[in-house]
Amino acid sequence: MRDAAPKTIYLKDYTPFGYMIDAVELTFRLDPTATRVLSRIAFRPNPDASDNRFFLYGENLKLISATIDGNPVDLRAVDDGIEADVPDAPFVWEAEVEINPQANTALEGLYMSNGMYCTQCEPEGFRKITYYPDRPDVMATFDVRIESDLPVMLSNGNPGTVGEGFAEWSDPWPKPAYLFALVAGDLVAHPDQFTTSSGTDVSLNIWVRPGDENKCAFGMEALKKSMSWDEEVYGREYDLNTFNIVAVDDFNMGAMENKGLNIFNSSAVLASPETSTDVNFQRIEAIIAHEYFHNWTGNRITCRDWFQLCLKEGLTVFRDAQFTSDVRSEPVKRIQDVIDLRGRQFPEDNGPLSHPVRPESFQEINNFYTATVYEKGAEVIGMLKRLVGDAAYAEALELYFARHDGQACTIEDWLAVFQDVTGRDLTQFKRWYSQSGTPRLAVEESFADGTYTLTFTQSTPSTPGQPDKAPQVIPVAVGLLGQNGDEVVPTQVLEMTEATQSFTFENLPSKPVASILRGFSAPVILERSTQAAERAFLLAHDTDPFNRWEAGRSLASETLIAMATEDAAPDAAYLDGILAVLRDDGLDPAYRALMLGLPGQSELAGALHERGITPDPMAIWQAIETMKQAMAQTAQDTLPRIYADMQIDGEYRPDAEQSGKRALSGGALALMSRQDGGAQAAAQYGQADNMTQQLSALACLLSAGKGADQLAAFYDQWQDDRLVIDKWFMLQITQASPDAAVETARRLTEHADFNWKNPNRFRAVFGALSMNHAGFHNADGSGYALLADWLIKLNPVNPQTTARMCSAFQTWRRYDADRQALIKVQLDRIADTPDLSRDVAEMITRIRGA
Ligand code: B3K
Ligand code: ZN
Repeated sequence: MRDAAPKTIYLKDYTPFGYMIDAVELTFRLDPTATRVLSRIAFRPNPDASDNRFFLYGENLKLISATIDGNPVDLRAVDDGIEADVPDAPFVWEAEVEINPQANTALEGLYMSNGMYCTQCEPEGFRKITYYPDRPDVMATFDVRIESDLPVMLSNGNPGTVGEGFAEWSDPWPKPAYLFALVAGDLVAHPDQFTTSSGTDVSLNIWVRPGDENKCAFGMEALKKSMSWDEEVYGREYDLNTFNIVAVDDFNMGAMENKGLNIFNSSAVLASPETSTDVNFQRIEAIIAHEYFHNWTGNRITCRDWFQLCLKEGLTVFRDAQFTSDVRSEPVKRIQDVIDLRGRQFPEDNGPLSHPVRPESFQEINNFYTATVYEKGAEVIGMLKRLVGDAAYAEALELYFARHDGQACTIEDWLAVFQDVTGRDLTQFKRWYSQSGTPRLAVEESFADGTYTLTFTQSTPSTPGQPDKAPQVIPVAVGLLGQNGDEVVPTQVLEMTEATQSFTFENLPSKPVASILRGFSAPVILERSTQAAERAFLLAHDTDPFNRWEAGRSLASETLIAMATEDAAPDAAYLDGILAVLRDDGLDPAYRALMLGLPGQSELAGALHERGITPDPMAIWQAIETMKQAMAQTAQDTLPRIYADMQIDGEYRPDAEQSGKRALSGGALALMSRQDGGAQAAAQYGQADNMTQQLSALACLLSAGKGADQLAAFYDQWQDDRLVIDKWFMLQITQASPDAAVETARRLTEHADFNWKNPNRFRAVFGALSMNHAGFHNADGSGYALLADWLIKLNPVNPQTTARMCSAFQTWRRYDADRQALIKVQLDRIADTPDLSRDVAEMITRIRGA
């Protein structure tokens, strides 16, 4: 609940804790409403600390008893926990507390989901389990005993004694409390095993509810692939004899990397061809890899304080992206990541929630698990690698692991290994961690006497708390193409450090065409006044696959913006260029499918705002509709052939090759449905034996205003599969026409299956509503009001999921005065809600702005 005056925590105020911990012993006597937690913690004074106040965090705990060295202790209740006077020598703290897992709807700490006990402690959930110095720089070994009559009882580390009604676990690796985990329930395992490169056998298990055993095989393969990859690429081996993954239905995010006991949202691990799409499979593979990779980047080397979150998250996202590129397709993964960055991170970086990759203050740290910390954090590492080169990157990482294993570190420690390996001064580069906002990179070109000059100017607009920006180090990967499409200068990385800087290329026979920011070499907005003809040339000829896609994307944006603002017709050069790519059977189908995609409505709204034009959501929606119609018409002779060519005989495999074909056939089907009234989609729906094709057919039908029968049949077929029913909720809203979206969402909130306390279901409805851009921004404000009603309702139940969903309002200043006024009413209404959680209060305050 809200503090009287919300407290702001600052990076600059960091001080080490006054005590160190030698060992933690915990006993859990599980009970749904009255679980007892007994702790025995061996403390000793920290020689590096100047403040020796003994303070333990604790939240919602009923204290039963507490002693120090066996003697009763006088505790003083203070903000967020308790204080006591302690000996100036090693001592043992023992306490017993009672907690109520069943009442814990916030899903932080120890809670229950479908009769199973589970935990989520990152970042500050352990304090809801027992009194503890719940901060990441306090690391300790944990021995855990769980008592209950449930058949499966799990915790971190290696298994110990198991007996009637109890199980013991022991984690030999010192860890912060946020990595603690406990699971108990009626679960079944999908078992396997892995032998590490140095010969240790590790038993692997994915634990699920009975009935879900047949959805674990893919996740298990992904886990083994991740384990091998981390050995091969980073030289990192697993370090326990057991690795457990548990699937949980009620979970606030994707998954959690608890030491040896990863806990997953069931949507991020359970998969089968019948119930999961190719996109689901790829996401599951990436999340399994991500959580596994945290074992080294996060667990063995953790964060000193939560301001350093990007130290583990940026690096681990970077590593999981490398993994996906390696096991799938590098250009496809890069394009997907840039679409995601522009869709989620750019709006954050350029709006009221803008914050540095390493924030300097927060009220509620849960609000900083953001696209900026994660995805921009990963981009920063990609730039560093590009600047120092692959070999130096590898050497720096070796040094990082050798020097910091077992420590809680900072960004300074991270950059120091690169400085030490390369001798490079990274002072200016470090601005990527402290300066918020997306840099704009303007380009001018000139050509005379065989010399081609590129002049770049960088600038970053003001962001909250940061009126002035200094130049950043921007690696700009550039290649030059000759007039016939040959590469006359292969990719090289220009290192931009000044506000304005020129680079020259000599001895060129004629004016080249520059391919700039290849591979999206820096997370910036490129401002280039290129002619459409030049973009079309790059779309046809660029040898860099990312920039070839980018050329099509920017042509599409330009024409869609002209269509939305000036009633222009679709650009023929774009249509011809895309048609040529579509017909090029030499290109990877997954890549062609991405080429067929158009920028999203919200991305276009952002692009208009960037140019000082107020976006009209309906005009944007109409422009996209018109464009799709034009694409369908231009390609009408080609689409049926592509669709037929992409059909797959034989067993379903969710690999890059097959999923690429299904992505392209799905793209073709969506356009064909505009010409054939949905006939082919209805046929595909009838024959589909996998969720990818079933769902893509249903989407085509719904967006054509058809498919009522199929929608009902879909529900009947899948009503017992919660993850598929999430898709059923979501699809109806994302595919609704703008005038029907809000009403569809509202109607679905009345459905018997709208279990709003389940984060997946809540997001299926309200995430989908905010994704339906023109629908959400309905001029009557009904979308804003509906979302606000439900945020107010969810706030006391689950602050974290509520706060996250508030970001649907973060772009509100882009829109016209009427819409802004309508949104402001809702923001004020949320802000005035009694007992607003700290999470939501902070989000709304930031979104409303000064
Ligand atoms: N580290 C967790 C995220 C915890 C989020 C808490 N609000 C998952 C991950 O990034 O791997
Ligand atoms: Zn992570």
